Amino acid sequence: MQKRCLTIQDYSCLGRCSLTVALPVLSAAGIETCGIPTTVLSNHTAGFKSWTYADLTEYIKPTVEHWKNYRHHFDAIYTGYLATEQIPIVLDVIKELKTSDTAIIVDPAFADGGKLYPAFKDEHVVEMRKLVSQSDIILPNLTEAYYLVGDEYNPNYAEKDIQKLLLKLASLGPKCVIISGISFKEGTVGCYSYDGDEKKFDFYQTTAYPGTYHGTGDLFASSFVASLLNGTTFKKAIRVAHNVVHLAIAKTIEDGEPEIYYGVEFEKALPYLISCLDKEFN
Ligand code: PXL
Repeated sequence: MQKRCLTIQDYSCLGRCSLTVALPVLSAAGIETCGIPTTVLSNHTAGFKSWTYADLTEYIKPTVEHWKNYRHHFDAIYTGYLATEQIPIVLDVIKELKTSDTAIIVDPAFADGGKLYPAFKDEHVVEMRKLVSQSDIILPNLTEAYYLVGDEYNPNYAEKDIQKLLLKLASLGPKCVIISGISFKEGTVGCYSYDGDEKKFDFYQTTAYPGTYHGTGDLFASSFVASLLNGTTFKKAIRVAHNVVHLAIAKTIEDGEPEIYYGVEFEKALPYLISCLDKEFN
């Protein structure tokens, strides 16, 4: 049976992120993907100076209400960037649609570089903890990880600090946690993860490109969900997702795009993603 994923996040028309990344990535990986757009924005809010938007909060619940009349099953519900007031609604949607084999995957998507995204206040973190408590897997970056556990942002960490952070995050509810953007040595970057089923930590790293790129967290989360739903193990799905982001950044640099707010050229990394999903890889 083809796998089906519900993803709930915004649609930013310009600046590759959220649904404009999740839909093509998951579709390319052979997953039927139903996207509920929570807000339509002219562009994302990180890096662009201004934006306009249409709030679709009112439309989330009626959409799911209509689905009640049909037989369907979601193998995963994957959430991304959400407005604060949308989080309780998404929790209701999960309650309504989740079955015993639906994986709840939460990309907190509310902060980076030690700061909350412009649209959010501390209240957002309180609400996001509730969503995290109902999840199976979360994929925060380092800033989001610190916010979620209530610790001060510390970019000068040792390996044991990251392991402690992972265990604290797991104690909030999710069985598995992946923190992206971890670097113990200049010129390298990786993902540190904790698999609660195996009670194991894992660290995967590659060389890092200088600078920061928007939408890479969304690309990482979407590629991870795409791999996992294709039967790839937790550990390998992290490697695939990290490599997709690494390759997309390389392609962007190769092209010389100077404006980082357009996001990365993930379209050129899709053939790699698909090649990883071949049976032989698993
Ligand atoms: O990539 C995360 C993201 C998604 N959607 C919107 C955003 C951001 C980051 O700022 O503004 C609207």
